Amino acid sequence: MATVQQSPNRAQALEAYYQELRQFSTAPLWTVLKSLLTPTPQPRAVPFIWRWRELRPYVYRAGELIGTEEAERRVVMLCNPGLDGAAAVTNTLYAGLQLILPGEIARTHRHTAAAIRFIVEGHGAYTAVDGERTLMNPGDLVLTPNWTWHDHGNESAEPMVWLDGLDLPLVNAIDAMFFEEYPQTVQPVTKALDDSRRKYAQGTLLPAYERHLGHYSPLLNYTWERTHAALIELAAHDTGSPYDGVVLEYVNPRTGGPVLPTMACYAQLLPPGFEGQARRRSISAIFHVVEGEGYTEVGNQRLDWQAKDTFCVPSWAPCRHVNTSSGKPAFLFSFTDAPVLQALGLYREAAE
Ligand code: 1HN
Repeated sequence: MATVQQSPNRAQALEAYYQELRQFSTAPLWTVLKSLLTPTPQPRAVPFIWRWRELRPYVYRAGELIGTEEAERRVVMLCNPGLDGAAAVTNTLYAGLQLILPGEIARTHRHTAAAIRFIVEGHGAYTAVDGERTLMNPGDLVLTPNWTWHDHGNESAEPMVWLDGLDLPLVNAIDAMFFEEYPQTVQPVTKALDDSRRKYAQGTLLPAYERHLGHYSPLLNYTWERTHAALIELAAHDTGSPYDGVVLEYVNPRTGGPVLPTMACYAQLLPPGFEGQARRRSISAIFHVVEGEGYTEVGNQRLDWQAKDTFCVPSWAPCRHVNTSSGKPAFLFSFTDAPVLQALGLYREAAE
């Protein structure tokens, strides 16, 4: 039989032993095992809402204080209060509110973090990705996949604000960040305006002469016009999911899969009076309110939202949406790290 030292000095001996282990850059597993093997995910990120009414003046103040030339990107980042000021909403996802004023350019660069833009206000500024430009309007979803050259410019007469979503915390956590500046401020335009819209927005008929080989969607801009129409049309005949109402995933038309390998995007319509059921998922999600009013219960927090607010749902928090807009549907946009969890066999969900 194994013998364990039981003398009154055992505690002291253990402490001394731990101390000695340290000098060899080692440590005992048994003192931390329970904090490593938690029965369920224990995210440090907390449920939180960033209210547009509060943030809007600060986003525009940045426009008086700094230019895009100096800033590279003029963004007010959303920092989760549970993550000690890190540039992160959750351990995998980043979000920020970016402002570009009339006449400004945000110069061309590329990086291995992938990005999405969801337009909050303004009309007609452009994003260019690998030679193609699109003009952006409120509710449009614009993709900037991993390692694609991208720049923004505002040739319209109004400021534009959009929500940036990136997989930046994930890419940095796995030490996979690369970044490069393009030799010119503005990359050459080599394709027709919205070239990919004509080729790929009609997802059931795709150009047979062009094989898009990237592991991301070839469609640059998923316009709100189409997304909104699709939701309205579907909601007229279908109540959707008890958790999410009428929810659509933005997909890669070549594969039917997520728009980016690390991030999935969704648009959902909560019918008038919708009171969702609660569910947990092993993913983190960032929601942006397009239209309407309501609240989302995340764990024991009630996040009351209205148009242009942004909120987060950390992994495994029970989440339940309620639409309180009187007699009207509410529209939510969201993006998540679901493709990562799916690819690694880590995705789980459970009804509450
Ligand atoms: C970036 O490249 C953009 O291109 C926005 O607009 C926000 C945040 C972190 C790293 C790169 C952009 C970003 C970013």
